[in-house]
Amino acid sequence: MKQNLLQAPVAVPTYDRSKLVTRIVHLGFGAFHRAHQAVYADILATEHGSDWGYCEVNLIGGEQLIKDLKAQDMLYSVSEMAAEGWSSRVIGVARRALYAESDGINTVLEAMAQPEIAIVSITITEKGYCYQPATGTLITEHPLIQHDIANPAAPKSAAGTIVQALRLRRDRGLKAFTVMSCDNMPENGHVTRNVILGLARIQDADLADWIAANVSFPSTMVDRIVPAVTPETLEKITQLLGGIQDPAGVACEPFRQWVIEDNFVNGRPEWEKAGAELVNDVLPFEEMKLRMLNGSHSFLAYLGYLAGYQHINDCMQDDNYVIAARHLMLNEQAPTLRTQGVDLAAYADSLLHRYRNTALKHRTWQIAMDGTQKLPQRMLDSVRYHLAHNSNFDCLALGIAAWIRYVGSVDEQGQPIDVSDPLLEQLKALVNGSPQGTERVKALLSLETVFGKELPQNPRFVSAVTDAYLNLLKNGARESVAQLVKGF
Ligand code: NAI
Ligand code: CS2
Repeated sequence: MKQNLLQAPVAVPTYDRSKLVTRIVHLGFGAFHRAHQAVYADILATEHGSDWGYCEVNLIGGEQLIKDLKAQDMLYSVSEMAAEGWSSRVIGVARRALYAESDGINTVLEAMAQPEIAIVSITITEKGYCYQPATGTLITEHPLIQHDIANPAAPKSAAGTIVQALRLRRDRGLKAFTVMSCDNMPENGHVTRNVILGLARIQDADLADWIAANVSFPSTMVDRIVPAVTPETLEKITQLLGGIQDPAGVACEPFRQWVIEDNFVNGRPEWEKAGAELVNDVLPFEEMKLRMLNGSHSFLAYLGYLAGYQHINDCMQDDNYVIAARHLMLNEQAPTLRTQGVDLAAYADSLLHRYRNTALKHRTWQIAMDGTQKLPQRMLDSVRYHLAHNSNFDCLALGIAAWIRYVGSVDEQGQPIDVSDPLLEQLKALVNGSPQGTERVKALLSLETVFGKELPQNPRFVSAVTDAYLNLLKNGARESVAQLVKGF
């Protein structure tokens, strides 16, 4: 069973896995990391003799995946899905796998404190940072952070784990490591620095100074659509592997992109050889991707879900949704960007092409989750731009209104919506405490951690979202999008 994947009729590691050195600890062995960063490392090992290996860690959630990986000698497969056909490769760069609760947080901390560790990378979803999306700063009253303030040596949060690992390294006279976020947040390196230094400063000011002087937090722009794995995906993977089951397998689109700020304190793999771009300033790339891709994704997710479209490619069957998404990208997101030298019209068309991939089956429900963590960078920064420039933001207003309709948790057929969000309790209280209509909009916009202080006071913003919301209630999502498109 153990080495079965090596008998699969697909590309298998041709490099000597025993020669890999575990130099990266990755926190967040979820779908995305398996299909993105690990693939780059696998290409480097296969084609360029790289010896960079991973220790894969899950801190909260994902215990079974770690067990599955261990059970198959740290091997798993990544399948690229296109309408024309699928192809798989077996990834061999994972050398160790740990789950904090079952292996013990000390084992995780010791793994991070090994002298060879040069990088700790992270994909723990936006909510894993315990930060305020509106300001990018640590939520000190977050229960996980409160726990870690009281128990620094036995942390539970990702920030607390990194701070404690760095403390061990400092105390042992070891070099620090680079902390690299690969989550979809603007200036994800700055957010990571804010939360880690914010927590360290509360725990130990000297340690905070040491971290500030010795650790770098490069920002990254990451892109590859990797839908959550379903039983159907696993069945398809089994077929591709010639009947071999791979419960740790994952499937994704063929496209991948990675732009990395070249700022590493302790060395790095030569990712550029596997197609990554190493740059001085990632911000223009991040903004472009977060606003054009993720912004249109969220727009399609809320309006698509409400219209009964289960997947992004189902939205692409509705011409009005396609026109609206393209208009959002080019007329409401592109003007807000600092990106230079990129053909944004071509970029928008390439995104729509990717969304049309019928093999992907990317659920609107999945993208709709955690909206409180996503709206600021995907929609609200652009709204601020339009308010300052007195320009039009009808698509963004409808997208925000659709989020308010969605978190109301009853769909257009009167059926419950399974809303998943770290602020669910607050959302429920706001929804239950406000009558449907104008008051509901006002209540949701009062969520300061999402909207900040000024937006909810801006009459142009409030009335644009309220009008869009009332129209959604009256006419439904499909008709609202159709009307929006008529106005272009
Ligand atoms: P996933 O649900 O498969 O994995 C989530 C990972 O986050 C798991 O490893 C889990 O252990 C960890 N996690 C969740 N909550 C945590 C917490 N509070 N503290 C510590 N760890 C926590 O999700 P997936 O697809 O891997 O996406 C993860 C993130 O990667 C996304 O939120 C996004 O920021 C980024 N990303 C995802 C893409 C995708 O298409 N799936 C593409 C680009 C970026
Ligand atoms: C999506 C992203 O789940 C979501 O919110 O918008 O995960 C998206 O698939 C990726 O960012 C694509 O790179």
